[in-house]
Amino acid sequence: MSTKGFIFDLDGVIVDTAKYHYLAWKNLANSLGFEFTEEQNELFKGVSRVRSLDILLELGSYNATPEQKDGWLVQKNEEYLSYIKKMDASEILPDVPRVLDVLLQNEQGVALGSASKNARPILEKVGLLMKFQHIVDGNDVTAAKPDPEVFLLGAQKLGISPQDCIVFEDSIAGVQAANTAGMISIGIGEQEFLHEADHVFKDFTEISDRFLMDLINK
Ligand code: B16
Ligand code: MG
Repeated sequence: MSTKGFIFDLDGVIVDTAKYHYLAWKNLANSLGFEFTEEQNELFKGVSRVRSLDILLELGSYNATPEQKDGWLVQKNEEYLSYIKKMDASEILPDVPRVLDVLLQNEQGVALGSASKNARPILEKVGLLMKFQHIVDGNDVTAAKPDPEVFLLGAQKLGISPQDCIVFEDSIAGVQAANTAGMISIGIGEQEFLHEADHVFKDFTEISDRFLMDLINK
């Protein structure tokens, strides 16, 4: 059996924190006097906090000073953290623990590759932190997805070459980042959006142990 590196995105793959990001961005938009829809929130998936605020202000045609922006970034994150504080294992997306356990029982490399600066507290809250040998998150990278930096750093930390790594991602930018890194990309979500991925599954319940073993033995 060979050792492969399996790198998981966080938001939309392990937990659905997009709904909490949405609430916090929506409240900020409303306090500035404009609406923010769930459809618009799709644009924020996999995008950094700073870039998300810029997109929000563009959507509301709102001009702001750098000082105002800094204040809103803190305000948004504080509200987001208040939702995170209440998270527990019931928020782990279906069959994520099974997939992690199959990989770990087969002595595979397992890392996180997320744009979020809150990745560690979230994994801790849902009880999955110990399952990851390495965490690469928004605190470790300078270039955002679709730049492959986050996944290349994950591979480097695992000590596994990029072509032996497999990435699970729910965002188009993340799938593109994995592809650019020369890794196998597995889209979690809709085929319609994630067609650039090597494989697409609606969620982990569709990923069999057999499929994982085939990836390991490739
Ligand atoms: P934070 P992922 C991303 O997580 C989210 O998809 C994106 O909506 C968010 O803006 C970004 O993290 C930054 O999050 O404000 O917690 O640093 O999908 O890359 O795991
Ligand atoms: Mg994501």
